[in-house]
Amino acid sequence: MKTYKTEQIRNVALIGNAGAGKTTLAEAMLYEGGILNRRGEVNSKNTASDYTDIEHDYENSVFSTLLYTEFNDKKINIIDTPGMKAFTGAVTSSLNMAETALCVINSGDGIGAGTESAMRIADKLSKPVIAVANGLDHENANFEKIMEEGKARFGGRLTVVQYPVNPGPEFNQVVDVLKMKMYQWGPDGGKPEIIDIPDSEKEKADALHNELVEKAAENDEALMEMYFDKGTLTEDEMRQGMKLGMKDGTLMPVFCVCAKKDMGVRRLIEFIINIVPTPNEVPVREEMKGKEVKMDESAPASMFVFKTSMESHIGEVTYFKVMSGKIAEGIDLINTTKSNKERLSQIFSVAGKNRTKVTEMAAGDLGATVKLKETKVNHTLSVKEADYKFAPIEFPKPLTMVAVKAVNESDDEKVGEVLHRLRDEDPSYIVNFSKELKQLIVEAQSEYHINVLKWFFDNEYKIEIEFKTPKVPYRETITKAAQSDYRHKKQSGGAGQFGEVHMIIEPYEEGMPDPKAFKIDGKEWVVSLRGTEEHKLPWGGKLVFCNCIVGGSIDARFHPAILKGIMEKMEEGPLTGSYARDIRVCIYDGKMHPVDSNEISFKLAGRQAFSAAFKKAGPKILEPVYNLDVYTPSDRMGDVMSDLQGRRTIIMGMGSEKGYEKISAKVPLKEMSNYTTSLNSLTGGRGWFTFEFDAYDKVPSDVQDDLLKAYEAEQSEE
Ligand SMILES: Nc1nc2c(ncn2[C@@H]2O[C@H](COP(=O)(O)OP(=O)(O)OP(=O)(O)O)[C@@H](O)[C@H]2O)c(=O)[nH]1
Ligand SMILES: [Mg+2]
Repeated sequence: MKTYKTEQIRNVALIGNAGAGKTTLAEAMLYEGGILNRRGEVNSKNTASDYTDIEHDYENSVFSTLLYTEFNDKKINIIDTPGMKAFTGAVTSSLNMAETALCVINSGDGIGAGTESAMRIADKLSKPVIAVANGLDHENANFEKIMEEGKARFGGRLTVVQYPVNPGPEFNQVVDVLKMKMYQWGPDGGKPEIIDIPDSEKEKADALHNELVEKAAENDEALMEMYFDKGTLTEDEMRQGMKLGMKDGTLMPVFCVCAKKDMGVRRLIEFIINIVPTPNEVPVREEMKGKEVKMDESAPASMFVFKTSMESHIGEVTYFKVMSGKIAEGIDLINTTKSNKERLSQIFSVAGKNRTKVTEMAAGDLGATVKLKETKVNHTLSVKEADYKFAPIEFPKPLTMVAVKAVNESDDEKVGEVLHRLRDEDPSYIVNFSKELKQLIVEAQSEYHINVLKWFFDNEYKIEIEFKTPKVPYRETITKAAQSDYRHKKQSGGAGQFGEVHMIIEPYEEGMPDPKAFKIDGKEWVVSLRGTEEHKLPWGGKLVFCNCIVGGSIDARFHPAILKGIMEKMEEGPLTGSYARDIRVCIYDGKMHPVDSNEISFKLAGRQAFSAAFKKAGPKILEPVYNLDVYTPSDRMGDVMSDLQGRRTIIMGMGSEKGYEKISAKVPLKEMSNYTTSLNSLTGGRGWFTFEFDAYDKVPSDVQDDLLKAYEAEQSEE
């Protein structure tokens, strides 16, 4: 295979709803370029993309797949993405690497929620988008409907370049209003017959042609003038205008295909070659140290990793984009995240399951290598002198979580390993062992996304796992001041132990005045402050330790032991064993024994006194509360609202954004379980949400009672 220059490369990502026909379109594009000599089918499990077992089982794409095709001395790298919303991570990484998105729409089904979700990512990354109306041979194919729906969702930028003359099972004709010709296929698709537009279509074609010309001209003053002068534009001028419009996001040209019968695919490829930006026509990915990088073959070599996967017989395959210079087989590069050396012993051009060894690759190209040691997604490999580090891909934030456990304890370690491996392949999972909850927690995009993990454990690793609702990281605090003292004394036989501690504890708030006097249960206490230590707690909040000890009743050398005793109890709160926070402790008195006092005695006394005071101080359980923003189509607003009300939410605001109703609310984490599934079913998949930790807040008293009972039951079981 030849080495393509940067200018000869185009990188496109196929995005859109599940079942839109992306994988089928990729197959036809490879076939048209001669990369495949027969077209496989998704249902027959023989396509170049979708070649993994899970994809064969699901009959859906699950991963992003790198493919390429060659046409007219150009190489088009194609990244086929999964349409199911659970796999948004793969769509995100693919769109980060491609300069252009091809949004595939199923003409029988309409736009679909997965298409909207993928388009939100494309728009966020400011990618030019070509809309591809596919499946025009469907019984209920309706081009007008998808144009109408598409305009409602993506705005007026949607502009017809092609429309189908005879959608439905007999489909084989398309009018192209850029070329002003009709394309017509035989039953096997492929190379079309290009003929004059028949009279019956002339009027419609002229009107759409004018719309397209105007749209192309509106992005450039010079073009606009030419258009006014001549009343039209040449094909080249239109291309120039369309390119600008796509770049600015004001034009989303619509093409028509039937991927399954390979109709319209060749013309689409030609358009891609003629119009979409080459990799060096867009701004270079941000370099983290602000270095100026040129996507140029003569620049120092570097590459950025966007995907890894474990493949049978090969091991880990690493997929990358050449960011600058040229990489050649055998080159030594530095992983600038891990600071280790990696050798690219082999480089491949990848067409899904088929890999072709190449000797070198130029800036802008996408490829794969094997046998790297420590390189993962988001790492940069660069020649030592350049030392580039490119900005990481921002994967979508997780929206749900689950606790994962091995059914057989002996598999525990293995389960952790496998989860980390699956996370490497899909960085939109987050895997963490929570010391606090003593659970292995996986955060994911949805409940569906979580169930995909189960598929791998069942089918590839043959390890039985179970999912549990994660425990909630509660906190404990107090609501009023309380006093207590405790004497620890052990004087029977051997060395004795003695320590006595008197303390007052109270709720801590940022900026509160120093302690002076307290009134507790009608009794007054006056203290005089000698010193304050503020401890920021690793689990949030503070413990403030005030020394108000009079007349040296406890030696300073025992103070750290008292603090240690209190800290131990803070780590395992007296109510439910959760972390305690935001408490100020004043030690104001105590007693020592000339012989028997030691650190352990004061630690125990401090711990016990604190525990007793805590229980008298109006103790409260706190729960994590999240800021939630829900976006819903307006006709589902009522249902979404009433569902939220059942989740103890406080509605903070409402508004409209990008054609959606937006509800902002505060919601306790405990009430968020299954929310992705609920919102999906309430909104037909169209709704989405973001959520972020806000603060800890007191639980209502009925919830507190339930939690206390549950903790008691748990303790007595143990
Ligand atoms: N009739 C008809 N069927 C098509 C066409 N394109 C794809 N299909 C069929 O639609 C189904 C889904 O196609 P895929 O290519 O897997 O769709 P996808 O967009 O890759 O779907 P995901 O991978 O789940 O996102 C398959 O059974 C295809 O054979 C088409 O143009 N016409
Ligand atoms: Mg697919």
